[in-house]
Amino acid sequence: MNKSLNLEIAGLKLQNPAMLASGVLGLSAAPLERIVESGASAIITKSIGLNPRIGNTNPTVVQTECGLINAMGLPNPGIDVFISEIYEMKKLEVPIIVSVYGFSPTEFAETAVKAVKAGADAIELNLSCPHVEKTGAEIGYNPKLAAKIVQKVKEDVETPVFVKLTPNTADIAELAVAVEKAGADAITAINTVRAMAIDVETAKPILSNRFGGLSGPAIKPIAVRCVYEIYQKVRIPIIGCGGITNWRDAVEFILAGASAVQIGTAIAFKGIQVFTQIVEGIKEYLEKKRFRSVIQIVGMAHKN
Ligand code: RRO
Repeated sequence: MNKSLNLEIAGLKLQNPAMLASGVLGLSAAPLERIVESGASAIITKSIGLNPRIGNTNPTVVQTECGLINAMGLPNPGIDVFISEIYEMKKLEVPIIVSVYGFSPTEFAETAVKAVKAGADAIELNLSCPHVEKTGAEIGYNPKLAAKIVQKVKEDVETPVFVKLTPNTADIAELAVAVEKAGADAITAINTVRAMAIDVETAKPILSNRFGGLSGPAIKPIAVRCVYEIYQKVRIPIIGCGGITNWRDAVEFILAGASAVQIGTAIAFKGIQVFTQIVEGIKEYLEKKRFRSVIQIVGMAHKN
């Protein structure tokens, strides 16, 4: 274990800043042991709702030259069934953060309460899925609605509440301020960027849902800008997410103001060992630059 990488977010102790992002491998406990062995310091589950959802019909993912566009459509078994997976995930020695979505503040809260009862160490509210109607970004782009959801969930659960924000908005910092005022304990920035791909042979949109969310290297500069803007306006911790593929990307987010980062799409391209590579790389960077702790470099780009 390396103390220079230890940190705390909203009271959660993390061995390093590299967490597993929601949406990738977080629907069942089985593959997560290897993710944690590779170095992931926390698990964010796939977004879970009150009721089961099948999700969209195929094709739900398309690979582009700079990342993936997905429109999974929130497939999940519903919180009552998912509870047994949370129990299994609790055997891992890292915080389990359950991502929650809903169609109303009450639905978000009911699902969060059940997740916490099952053992969730924190909740991440998905206010940012870019392509499912009446939830995600459709409600999360509105600061008043976002605040209402955060307030309701904060009233009903005692664990920390993270809020994952959408970049598909004119002013992400305004959203961050609204959710901070409503009681959010941390902000995750960003979810995927609304996008599409068209097959030139058939002249048809490739995804069955037409639109989806772009993830991967293409969105990294957008995400870094969002983290930088949010850091200027709020005091709660920020968790950077979007296109992080190597340790340099992770350090860039931390310098922009992120206390930790989440990694998702890179697993598809580089495998599970991407966590080891990123964690080792951050450690070597700190040594080379003679910093004692990763905490020292959070937001450092704002001083320059
Ligand atoms: O399930 C999805 O289609 C999905 C979700 Br919930 C999300 O938050 N972001 C995304 O790109 N896809």
